[in-house]
Amino acid sequence: MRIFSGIQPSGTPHLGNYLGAIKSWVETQNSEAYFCVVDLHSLTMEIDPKTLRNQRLELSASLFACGLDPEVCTLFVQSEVPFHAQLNWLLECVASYGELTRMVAFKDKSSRQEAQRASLLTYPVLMAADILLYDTDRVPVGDDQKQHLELTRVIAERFNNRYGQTFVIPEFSKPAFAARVMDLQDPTRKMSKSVSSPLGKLEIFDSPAEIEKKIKKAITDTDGEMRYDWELKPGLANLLDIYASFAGETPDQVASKFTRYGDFKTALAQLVIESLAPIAERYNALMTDRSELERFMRRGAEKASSVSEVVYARAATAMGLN
Ligand code: AQP
Repeated sequence: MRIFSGIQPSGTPHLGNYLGAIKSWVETQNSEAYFCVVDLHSLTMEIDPKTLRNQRLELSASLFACGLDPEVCTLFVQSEVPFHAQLNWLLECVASYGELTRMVAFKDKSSRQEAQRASLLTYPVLMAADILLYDTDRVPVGDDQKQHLELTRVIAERFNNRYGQTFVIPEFSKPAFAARVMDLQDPTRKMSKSVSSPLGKLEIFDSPAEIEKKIKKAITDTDGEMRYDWELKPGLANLLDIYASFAGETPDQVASKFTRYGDFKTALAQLVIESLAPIAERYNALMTDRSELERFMRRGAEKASSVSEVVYARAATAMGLN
């Protein structure tokens, strides 16, 4: 089973990134799994060059700390494999302008920027290139990426119909719970690195005191009934999803164990603190040896290049470039 997924080095991963994506990457990693630090995607928004440079390595270390094993799967940085940008151009000649303007993420992010970068419109095509370059069968991502995944499938099918069988059509997969972790201060919005307020997002390296504070202050409701109900009680449902995902239980099972919000929040904070502590420890150890990390990433890029080069050549030939 070929797996591919990516994450932007746009800041420290939060619980949404971890529970929606990274945790299932760790659980399903195999020798055919490719995970990518998608630094080109981070350029769609304003980002300081020095910050981006640092965050690429920090995110790579975070992913190893979460449990990706360089001896099992392949982790690499997108811009170190040139075929991503090259295939992007070919696919931009297959995707349509109208399709890209309909992307919810584009509408959302462009409404928050004054000078909109053209790449903010076109990056879902780069995402399609990222995925299709690895003959990917399955893409484990959070629920927010579903629309982009559907576009990837549409582009791949259109390409295959027009130029002959070239790409594998990938399937989307998401976790059973916490596939869309919501902002702790606004359960109608997803938790996001760039949009959520400091209290709204819980980052994987937050201190125990910060975790306790954020969970204690998380918005719930006033009826006080422990019940899993996304429609009427989204703040509580979000917290139940988080607990369920860490504990390996269902949200209904979790709800039945508590009668008071306060007790539930205390137990949740404890569970999150205990689950994240070993990740921070491993991260600190990994960051003491940057050259070892860089060596892992160079090896990852070499392996990713050797696979994606073949798929890129197949697509270029199909279009008449070779
Ligand atoms: N709130 C979320 N709940 C569940 N999954 C989520 N993901 C992101 N937010 C949530 C999943 O995390 C993976 C990596 O996402 P990304 O960093 O590449 O970009 P994003 O989706 O744009 O995430 P952010 O945090 O909102 O970043 P910014 O603010 O920089 O754009 C993906 O699999 C995504 O589904």
